[in-house]
Amino acid sequence: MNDSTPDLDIASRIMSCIEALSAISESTDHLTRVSLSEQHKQANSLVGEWMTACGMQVHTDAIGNIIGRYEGSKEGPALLIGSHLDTVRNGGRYDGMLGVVIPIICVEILHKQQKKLPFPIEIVGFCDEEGVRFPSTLLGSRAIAGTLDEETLQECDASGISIAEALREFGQDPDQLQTARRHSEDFIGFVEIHIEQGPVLELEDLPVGLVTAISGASRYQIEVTGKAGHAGTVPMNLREDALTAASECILAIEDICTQLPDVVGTVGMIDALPGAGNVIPGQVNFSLDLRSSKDSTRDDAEAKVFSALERISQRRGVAVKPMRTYQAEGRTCDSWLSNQLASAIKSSGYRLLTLPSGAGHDAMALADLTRIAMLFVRCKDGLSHHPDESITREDAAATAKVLMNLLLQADLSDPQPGAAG
Ligand code: HGY
Ligand code: MN
Ligand code: MN
Repeated sequence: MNDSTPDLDIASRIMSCIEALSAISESTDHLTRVSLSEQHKQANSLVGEWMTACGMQVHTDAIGNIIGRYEGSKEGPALLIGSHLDTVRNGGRYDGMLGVVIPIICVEILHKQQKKLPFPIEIVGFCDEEGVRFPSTLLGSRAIAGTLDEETLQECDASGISIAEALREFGQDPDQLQTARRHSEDFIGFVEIHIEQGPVLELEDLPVGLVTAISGASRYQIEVTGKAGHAGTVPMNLREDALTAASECILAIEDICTQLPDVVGTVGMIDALPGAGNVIPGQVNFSLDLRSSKDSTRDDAEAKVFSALERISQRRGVAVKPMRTYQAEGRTCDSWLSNQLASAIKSSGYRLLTLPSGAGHDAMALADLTRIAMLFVRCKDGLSHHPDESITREDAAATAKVLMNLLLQADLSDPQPGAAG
């Protein structure tokens, strides 16, 4: 791959792999592939075929991650590269998948040239980053980092299937969870390639950017309990309507997060029960996702939201119960590994731009195990978690060029003391 223009043949290879993966969905009219599903199994086997074809030893670990290893000319710690293979509901085809396909295409090129690097490469397709099926998220990367505890496997999806049962159906043994755990001496570091899911690279007219830090996130389930009743006979002033109370809570959350700098709050799911048009809702459950680039700011936002919910609960005479179901601390990318990636960006002919990530990524979990660095790829209108998510062929090729230059040029043999954890 020369250093002048992006190699569009490589782009075609990348785009055709993305196309093949995006056809594996639980629905024929949109892309939804949740973790440990039949579709996830199909995606793993397709990725496994690509990995095997380019000389990698492939295995599925105890949590359902697919992992390929391309040996180096020397023994020693591997460079781990990867991202997730699960999607959100009605999601885009690049979020996650791009970070698995591009390193595979780079290994394909090395394999074709019968070239070995002075270090092994491992490529991982994580089983669950989006946390769509189960309350927790980052299951695959946390299992590898050794931070996924056994009791989390008892969490259930909406149909009451636990992660442990889903693992059994997937062909894995949940009792073997600890075998998925890797050790810091196994890796030089972890590099994740991911679409930016924001507008900055497009505004800066750059194909790639270097990530400085990843925002933390907290997730909540909020239960509002009022009193169901007849829509025709209960006077307005005597109602304990759980849905109007929930609506006031949701608008209060929006108001608090709008007032606070550097905070975003999202209610993405809501359930009103019993769910009949002529019954006053007695029970409402809704989700909340709170984020900030600073953990202390996010904690402050949580406190403000919880006291607002308490006030609404008192005034309306309904019970409002917020429960935090998940929290990931914000992470800073490792400077030594990021500098290697910065050199590869520059030697590929691109202006270096650094930027933070508002979205969460598997790299956050891997930071508990090894050095992390992330490369963002420009995406159209910054759109993601949407079927219109897209990148250009030129940017796909440009990203492959940067990764190849990292693999061929970086001196990874003598890593500086890394920020592992
Ligand atoms: O929600 C996120 O930030 C990621 O896309 N899972
Ligand atoms: Mn993602
Ligand atoms: Mn996502």
